[in-house]
Amino acid sequence: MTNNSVKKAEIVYIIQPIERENYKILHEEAVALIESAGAEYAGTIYQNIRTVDPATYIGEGKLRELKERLEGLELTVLFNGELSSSQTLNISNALDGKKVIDRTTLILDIFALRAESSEGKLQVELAQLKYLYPRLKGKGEALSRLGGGIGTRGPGETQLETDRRHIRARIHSLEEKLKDTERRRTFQTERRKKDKVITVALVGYTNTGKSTLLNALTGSDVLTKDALFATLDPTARSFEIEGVPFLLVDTVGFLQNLPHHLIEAFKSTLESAVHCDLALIVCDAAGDFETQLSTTLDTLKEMNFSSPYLVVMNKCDLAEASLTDAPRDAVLISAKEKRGLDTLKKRIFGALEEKFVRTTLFVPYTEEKKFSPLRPLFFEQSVKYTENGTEIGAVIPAIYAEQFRDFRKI
Ligand SMILES: Nc1nc2c(ncn2[C@@H]2O[C@H](COP(=O)(O)OP(=O)(O)OP(=O)(O)O)[C@@H](O)[C@H]2O)c(=O)[nH]1
Ligand SMILES: [Mg+2]
Repeated sequence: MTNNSVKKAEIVYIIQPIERENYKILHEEAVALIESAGAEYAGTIYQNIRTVDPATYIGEGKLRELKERLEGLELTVLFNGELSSSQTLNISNALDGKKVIDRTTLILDIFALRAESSEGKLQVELAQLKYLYPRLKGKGEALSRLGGGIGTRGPGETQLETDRRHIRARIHSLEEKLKDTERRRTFQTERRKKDKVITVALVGYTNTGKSTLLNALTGSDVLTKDALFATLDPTARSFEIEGVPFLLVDTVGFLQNLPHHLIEAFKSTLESAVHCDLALIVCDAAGDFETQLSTTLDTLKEMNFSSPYLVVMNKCDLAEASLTDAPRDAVLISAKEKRGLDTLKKRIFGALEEKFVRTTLFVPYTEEKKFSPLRPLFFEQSVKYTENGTEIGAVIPAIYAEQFRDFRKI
């Protein structure tokens, strides 16, 4: 798979269908997607599409208008929706052969640009090929139009000349490779469980500040960026609340109508986060947090998510006044200014309370030997040496509590 990074900013013009109620937000996102792909936004033509034209989607009249407007300009046209290959080709023909891409292609392209781990690369390639496959008709005429630059990163050039059979074989081999990594991860997840590591996952819409929050809570320095899909590979860091260690997992962000193949391809990496003990659903308090929250919950539902979660309203430094309609139980924070983090930690601990028993242990000096195998199983909060033994303030994972019964004072 080849990843052509953008060498010179490509200029992109948007065709924005407006029959959906939230088209303004979809449009804003398209601009952010263009910029996240390293390209430059040029302008928009809005179109109310009452009936979809099977040949050109937007209809001959609108295409003529667009052709006049874009005459002589060198740019790429983004259709902010999904096109079939023949629609892509027909629109391109009507616009003097300009390069035409759709929203899914652009999103897949950004993922291809960002993928760093070998698993991430395989997942993106799989999603791209699965999107491409049904679109490969005849001699691949539509593909030869794509040229270079955004919308063509990934399998584009290398697979251009190959036939459908070749792609099918590649899809199969990618699926096999991914299954292998998946098996290894299941093993890891199981070990974590055995090692009493409690996992807290950061999930949510893209660009809401998940990675910034990971850094703020764990003192790490993972990449944060004002761009869509800055994080692709799950990253885990540990942090402590009241002396108890937790593992915090950062994940890829969501977006409305994420390409289905992309969710499918990333399911396995996301699943390790989805099977967490607690999820923090991060929203941007200064953005459209209702859409962010519902998109996140819908996407999680698709992945059979059933863990408890807390809604975290981030970027409150930008939005204090307008938060009256935030979910009632939401925790308000600013990850960037490190505000509200103590409350958040308390809420995290509170939500996980049933996983722990707080207690005082008393270990007579004569029973040290009997106690020593239990040492690695609990978190020590305080120690006091008395005349006859040691008094320990302890937090014990509930699953081990029973083993401490001879030593519990309360
Ligand atoms: N004003 C303000 N900006 C913030 C806050 N938290 C994060 N940001 C900014 O929001 C942008 C996105 O932050 P990230 O942490 O990369 O967001 P993310 O959710 O990890 O994004 P993806 O990985 O792309 O899904 C960055 O420019 C951050 O500096 C905050 O509390 N207040
Ligand atoms: Mg991130």
